Amino acid sequence: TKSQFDNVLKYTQDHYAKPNPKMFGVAKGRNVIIIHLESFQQFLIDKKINGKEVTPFLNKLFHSKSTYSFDNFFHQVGQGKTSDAENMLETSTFGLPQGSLFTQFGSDNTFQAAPAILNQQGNYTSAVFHGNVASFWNRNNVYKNMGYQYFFDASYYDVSGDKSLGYGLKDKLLFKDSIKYLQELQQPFYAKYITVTNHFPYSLDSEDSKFKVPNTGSTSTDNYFKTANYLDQAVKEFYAYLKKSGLLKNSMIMLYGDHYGISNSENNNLANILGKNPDDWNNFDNAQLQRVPLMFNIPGIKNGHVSHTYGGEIDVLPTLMHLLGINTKNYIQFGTDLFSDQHDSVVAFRDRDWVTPDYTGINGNIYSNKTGKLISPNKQQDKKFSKIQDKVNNELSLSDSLNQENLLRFYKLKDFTPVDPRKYNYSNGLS
Ligand code: GP9
Ligand code: MN
Repeated sequence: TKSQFDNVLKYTQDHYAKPNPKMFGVAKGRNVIIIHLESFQQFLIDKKINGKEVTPFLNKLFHSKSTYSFDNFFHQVGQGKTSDAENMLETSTFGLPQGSLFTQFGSDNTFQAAPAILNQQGNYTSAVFHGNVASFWNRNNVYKNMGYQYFFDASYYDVSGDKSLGYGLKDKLLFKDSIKYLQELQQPFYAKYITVTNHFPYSLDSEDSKFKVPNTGSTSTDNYFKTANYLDQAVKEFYAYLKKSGLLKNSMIMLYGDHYGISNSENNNLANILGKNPDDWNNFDNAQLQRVPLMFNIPGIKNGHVSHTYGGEIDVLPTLMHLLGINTKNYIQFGTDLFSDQHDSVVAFRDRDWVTPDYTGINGNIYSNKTGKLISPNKQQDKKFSKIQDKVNNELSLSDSLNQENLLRFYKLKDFTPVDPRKYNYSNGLS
């Protein structure tokens, strides 16, 4: 109902964090290229196996003077996995408590998503490049409702034989074979690359990566390092093209890991590699491993650095829009700008667990981040922690009411024209 919507609007308006004036518009007018690093966890950054960096190119990018990077950034996906990550990044609303918002509501819901907003506020052209079939996660319908103008799915590439693996075209080929489409896009563009090769069960032909894997006791965990190395090299090759074509210098490249690659039940296999005792592995360690990288690479800037701010995928859209110099005040967004001094650093996981800079809450148990040990709160702390838990529950349930009841249909903004999905046709004309 309209009154449910008013509750959501009040929450997001009260929760709004104003932009940091030093960062607002830093990337104004640039193309935006999003590189979705499939299943890529933060612990891979700077990790060496047998003395060799797993992801040397991404490590360089992460520490570059032209990149704003985050090392306390968490994925917040639920069962919708990739699609939940996409939803959070495009809309700054959470995925659903069960299932995938893309598949459950993506065909019919009203969206006020990044592609449409950037088109209307900054004249951006929008496109997605992905080597899987368009119907996976219902993307073909969702993207139209988000206002994506182009979707170059598997039908646009030669995906035959050993060019594909698991969920589609191998990443190096996705980057290489999509360039002919990317360079035709009217600028400025907002273009998203969804990689697939670094996906469970991490099987890759040996000619695709020679990386020497560790011996963790789990074959899929071992091979995760090999496919991550392949992804790193794929991004490196893509950068070489961006540089050669001249696109690099007038673009902002945002890279992020969508969710964990190693599941909690396998995490103890990582303990030795992470310098921990596998016998002491606990829920706290699992929660800390939900970190994924986030980087805004803006070639030409000189003050890039690694920020230790706590945040998650819900915070990306306001951060990105502010970097582009676009106001977010009027939109329904549950996240807050990571650069704002009003940023909210309580990170809500989809199952209502949470992390703050000092504490981690799991199933109602509180851990100290400093010691990694369970603490027994005193009365005063108890109040503090139940306040955090209430806040987390509240924001998740408001986001759920918004999405489950399609409340955005009630939101008429004077500078936002509703998306008409019938305007878009993603067919390549051949099939
Ligand atoms: C498939 C890919 C994988 O197209 O995005 O999705 P995931 O299994 O990670 O949710
Ligand atoms: Mn994924």
